[in-house]
Amino acid sequence: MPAPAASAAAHDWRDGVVYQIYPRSFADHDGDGTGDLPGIIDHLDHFGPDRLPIEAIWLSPIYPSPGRDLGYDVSDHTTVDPLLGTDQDFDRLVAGCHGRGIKVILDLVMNHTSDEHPWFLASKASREGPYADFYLWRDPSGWEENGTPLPPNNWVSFFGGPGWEWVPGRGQFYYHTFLVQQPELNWRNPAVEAAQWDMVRGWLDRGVDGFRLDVFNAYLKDPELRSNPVIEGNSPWARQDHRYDIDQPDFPELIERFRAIVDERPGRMTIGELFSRETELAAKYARDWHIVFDWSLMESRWTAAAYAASIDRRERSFGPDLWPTVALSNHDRERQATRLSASVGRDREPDRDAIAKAAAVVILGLRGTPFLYYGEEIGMVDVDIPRDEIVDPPALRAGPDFPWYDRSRCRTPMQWSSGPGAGFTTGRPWLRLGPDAADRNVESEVPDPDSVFGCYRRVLAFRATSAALRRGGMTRLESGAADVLAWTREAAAERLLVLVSFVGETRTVDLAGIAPGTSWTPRVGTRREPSAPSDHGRLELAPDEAVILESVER
Ligand code: TEU
Repeated sequence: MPAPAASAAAHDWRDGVVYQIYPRSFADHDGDGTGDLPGIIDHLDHFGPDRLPIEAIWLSPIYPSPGRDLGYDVSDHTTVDPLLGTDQDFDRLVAGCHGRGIKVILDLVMNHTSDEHPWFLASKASREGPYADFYLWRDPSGWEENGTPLPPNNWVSFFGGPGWEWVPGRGQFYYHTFLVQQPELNWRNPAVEAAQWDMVRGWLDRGVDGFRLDVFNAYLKDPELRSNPVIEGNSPWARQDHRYDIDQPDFPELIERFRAIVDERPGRMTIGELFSRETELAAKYARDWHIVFDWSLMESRWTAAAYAASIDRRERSFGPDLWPTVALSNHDRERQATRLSASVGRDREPDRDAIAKAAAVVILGLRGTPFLYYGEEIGMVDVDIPRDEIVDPPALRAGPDFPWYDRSRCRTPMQWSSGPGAGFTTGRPWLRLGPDAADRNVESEVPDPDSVFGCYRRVLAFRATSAALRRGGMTRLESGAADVLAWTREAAAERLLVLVSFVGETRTVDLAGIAPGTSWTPRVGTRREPSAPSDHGRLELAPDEAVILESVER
């Protein structure tokens, strides 16, 4: 790694696991059916040293929001949504986390606001005044014969439908990448940037340890707002080459300016959410202390070949000097137990749990900062949501020309216990509970070393003691066995070998063939007693087994 910035503490936050909390769904303290900040405070022991020792919690947006995009449409970035609690609750949460050595990361939604944000209300009302140019307003490109205004260019919304919305009062269109209720901010207006940095400083002053930046590579648009070239694709969004509405050439300078604000305080974390698929772009936007999601692992089928290709692409793109992230799920994508198992036609028990455990070793064993979405630690699965209960707006628009994954499926309440409301709420949950909540929950999995939780706990505990796993370099090896992936992690004298089987069958690995002259001893894995190599260096992996071995002197 390049030398850490002077501001960085000796402890490197990139070594730790980040746990993503979707606040509406984590724990409901007041019994209104929606999760809240006091609910999170109630459950901080979940992150204790003998449970899930993590570095930080990332809170999906906690700000006041009309809720059209469930918090990603923000009407005031500086305070807490009364639905989730009060500012005092937030301060208590930060203090409670800090008391346990846990950092708090906020989700900054700076690409757009809610259409109920005071900035937008002022901007919409008049072409004069301080907020007139806070959003992407443009005149029509022309008029139809019947007097209908024509949009400024061909840009569309990622959430379906046109990207431009006509406001008769102002006599102009505004642009929105997402919902019509999420107008795009005009980052080329210096007053917008200044207002955002003020807001960022305000949260830093309140003790926040870092930020996840929502769709950060969409902030800047082409200054001339040119139309995107049209290409082939399976949705209106995919039928454009997004040359002019994302990834502008001057965007990297904007990240530098943002990071400079954050660097006014030592040791703060920042993570960019890449609103594009290319791993190479994620690497391009990564900086020493600013990491970026790349989606290659999330896009891969659960096969050794697909994971090998994604891992190699990541390592090639990031190189030894940049630090990647490892994320297999989040609030926008299928839960990993569901997606990975379904990708190879094994979407049932016991296969899903077995794959969820092997995935835990992948997440915690690859080079990069691991991100763990709430519920993954107990192997939660996607929940079937009837159409009249869908709470994800674009899902209601889905159709043949607009394929959309209903994100309600992966946002169901955390399953804490087999009691009423799954221990999540004493009221009626805002989104239905998983039908497996009585059997799959924290209370039942914590004492069970053979559960998905048992696996996470074991591997996390080992990771805490292993510099090679947290920080070491990585080399992928050919395992010599079909469907088995192998890689090493090394730091100083510590050398680890990670083996992951991607099939529900036994596989034998010839360790002597992989790394001649080295003896290996198993340290931890999906099984309580990980499989051990024979004297001849042959290791028989159980179905779906993943194991981490350490080299020992002969
Ligand atoms: O998501 C942006 C988004 O849509 C991507 O995550 C997308 O799913 C991915 O690039 C597909 O490859 C963010 C938030 O995570 C999401 O919840 C919000 O709805 C959206 O921005 C708008 O704020």
